[in-house]
Amino acid sequence: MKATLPKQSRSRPESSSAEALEIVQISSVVEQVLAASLIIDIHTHLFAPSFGKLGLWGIDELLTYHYLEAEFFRSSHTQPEQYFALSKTQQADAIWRALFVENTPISESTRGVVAVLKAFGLPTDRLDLTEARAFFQTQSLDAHIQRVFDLAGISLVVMTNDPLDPEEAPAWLNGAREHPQFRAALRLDKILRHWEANWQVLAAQGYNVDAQASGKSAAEVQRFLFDWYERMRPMYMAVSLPDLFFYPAETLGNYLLAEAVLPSCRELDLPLSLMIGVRPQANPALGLAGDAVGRADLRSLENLCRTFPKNRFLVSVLSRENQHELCVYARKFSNLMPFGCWWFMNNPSIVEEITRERIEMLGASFIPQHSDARVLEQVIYKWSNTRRTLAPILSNAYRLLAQDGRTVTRNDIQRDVTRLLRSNAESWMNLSGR
Ligand code: FIX
Ligand code: ZN
Repeated sequence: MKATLPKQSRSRPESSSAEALEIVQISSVVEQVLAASLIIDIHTHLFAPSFGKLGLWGIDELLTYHYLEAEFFRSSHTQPEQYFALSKTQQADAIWRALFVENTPISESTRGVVAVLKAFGLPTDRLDLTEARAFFQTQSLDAHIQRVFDLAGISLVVMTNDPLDPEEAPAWLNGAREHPQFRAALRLDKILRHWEANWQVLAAQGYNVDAQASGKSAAEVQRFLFDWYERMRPMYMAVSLPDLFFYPAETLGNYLLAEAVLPSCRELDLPLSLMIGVRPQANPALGLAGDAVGRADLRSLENLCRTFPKNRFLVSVLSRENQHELCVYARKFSNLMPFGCWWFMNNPSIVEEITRERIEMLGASFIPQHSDARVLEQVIYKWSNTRRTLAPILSNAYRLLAQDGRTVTRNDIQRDVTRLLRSNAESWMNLSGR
């Protein structure tokens, strides 16, 4: 469902917005409000223009997205090592041929590419990528970003920024900065999950840390986080945790979490985003496409929320089997905000199931989705899918409310949609104050 975007929302004579809707009117009003509401996308892997080549966009990047690579290896005899030896253009050609020419693009990810081409008025059934490449080659990035944000109906994305990434860190140190529509998030996987392989990078930057994170290490990690806070002004700190993650447990990562990261978040008044459930590199031959999912023991969340009541936790879980538990924990802990249908969950049939359950158990007190876009134009189809999936779920909730005895107005619907798609994120990320 394409967003129609008069700035924020077209003003309506006050009376109609406050008037009780007939049950038959509810669906169209929900669709209108969803289409006109600008979204805050709280988790992406996109980059502001000043980060140059780190920001991916265009048809070759859309086609070599790891979701499509995973599907490619199921519909082609090309082996991963052969594929990764190809150039980006050759890889994109191979994926287009296998998934869009030799097969029907019916999967969520292949349909996404078709939706992007259609959004730009490009043909979706060509045998090759000549026209599509010609189109993207003529785009100037800043104008293209605005057009993409308008088509997606989003006002702001939150990036994923790794202060220990060998390509990204120098960009920040050399002046790359966030952008009003691209805000930062301080990603800590290398510190909380791979300390052994990364502590020397901090040491080389003058932080007094060691391999065992002993002595001053926790305080020095805090100093490191404060320094990067000054550079990035992040919306939150974040870490992706494997399915086997458990808290409390005697691990170095848990020690740094409790002694450095959570205290820093409290002091800086930042939420910590926990994305739990990846099984890293189940098939390393596939690169980024090689990660899988595992059910996590979410008692860790119970322990973290109870042990650190002054910390706010933004949580997304990867396993379908963990979704209900997450909902229940959110009812127990107001310092826990469930967000998004992450990665392998981001398929309309599963988004529907999760979102309906969340509405029934949490009302509008959750963040239904994030795009996790790695390529700029992906926000177009990922948010179009989300609006398309959310509309019948919300309409059904309002119909049930009306049948149960309370009429619904456009204002009610607008307030809930704004809360789900904007103000929950704004308040949790203190966005309105910054
Ligand atoms: O950890 C993450 O942020 C994940 O979203 C990514 O690692 C993953 O590769 C992805 O792109 C999921 O959509
Ligand atoms: Zn991600």
